[in-house]
Amino acid sequence: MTYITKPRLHHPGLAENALGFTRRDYEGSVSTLCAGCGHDSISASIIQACYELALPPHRIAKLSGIGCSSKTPDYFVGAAHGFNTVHGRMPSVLTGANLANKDLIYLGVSGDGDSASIGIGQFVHLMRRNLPMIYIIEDNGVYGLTKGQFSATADIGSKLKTGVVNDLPAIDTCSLAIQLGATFVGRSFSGDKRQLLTMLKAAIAHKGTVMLDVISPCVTFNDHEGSTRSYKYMQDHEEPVNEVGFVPVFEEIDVEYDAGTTFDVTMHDGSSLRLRKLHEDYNPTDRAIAVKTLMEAHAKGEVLTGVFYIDTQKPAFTDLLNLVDEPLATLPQERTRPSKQVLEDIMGRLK
Ligand SMILES: Cc1ncc(C[n+]2csc(CCOP(=O)(O)OP(=O)(O)O)c2C)c(N)n1
Ligand code: SF4
Ligand SMILES: [Mg+2]
Repeated sequence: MTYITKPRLHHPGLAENALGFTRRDYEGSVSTLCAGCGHDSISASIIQACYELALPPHRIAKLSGIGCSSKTPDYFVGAAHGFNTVHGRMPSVLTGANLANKDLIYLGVSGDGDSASIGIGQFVHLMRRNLPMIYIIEDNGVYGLTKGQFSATADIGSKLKTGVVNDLPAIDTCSLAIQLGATFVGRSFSGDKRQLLTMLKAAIAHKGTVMLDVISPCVTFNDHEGSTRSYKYMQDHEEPVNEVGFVPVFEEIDVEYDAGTTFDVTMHDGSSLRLRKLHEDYNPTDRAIAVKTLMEAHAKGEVLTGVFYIDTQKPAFTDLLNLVDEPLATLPQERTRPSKQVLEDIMGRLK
């Protein structure tokens, strides 16, 4: 890991963010994924969001499970802390890291296989805790790394290249996350750069569990006719419920808006998330409406995108635990261990 806490020397012509970092400072190793894989577009949006919000790279922790998607943290913010865990086990490792150092920004990257099959037990318990973190599912409907078997998010009736038809219903990770208690839930598409970037920036400003399911076509195993995770299918069936706007805390809100058509949310850090309604009567604070809308759209073959649910009032897991203000990881030994004298007293009483 290259640990950079201040900007590297760079060409004076390169654009810098508020901390003096260039976009290159947020890049990682060169990707080894297939050319055109949706996962690479998601990494590009993560790089852009971290750069634009001027996040100190060493204050980011990126964790993942196993899969092509889970390889991607190597391809963004090379100077961040990273942990590539076991298949489906990112949530428990991330929870431990978060409790040890609650001052970092936690990005968990997973796949639909990693989250909705082997990791589903860890996923459901993470969602009900509201741990501050951003959980990204790079959803291609298949196990890309192991050569394209259907995953549990594949739609019923969708077809593999070999002609095999999926006869099991899909798990909708967004409905599940909303029902379980995640406090910022949305879906985007790797090909919709503007929407994805805006949602990522708003996600970084949220204090609680953000669950973003990002449809991310696998060009090698699931981008053909008959697939519901192909670029073509998404172009024809994507249906945003709202147009997402984000104004970071350091920028002035200067655009007038019509309160009847726009839903404004003040985020924990004072920035503003603005959701312009595209679906009549859609209310992103009502869990029941969110789940019903998702189910109805799915039955019509539409892929809804946008912010489905948001709650900025529910306490975060780290607030419920009554932790000391300083991160546990940086507390000095005299505050984490009883002194020799205290230990001797205890041992004396046990004699
Ligand atoms: C314990 C364990 N079981 C099975 C595997 C094999 N395996 C590796 S990746 C993977 C699925 C990955 O699918 P997904 O999470 O959707 O990622 P993608 O490659 O599609 O991005 C499986 C089953 C493994 N590595 N470890
Ligand atoms: S196999 Fe699919 S998911 Fe994996 S890198 Fe290639 S295109 Fe991406
Ligand atoms: Mg997958």
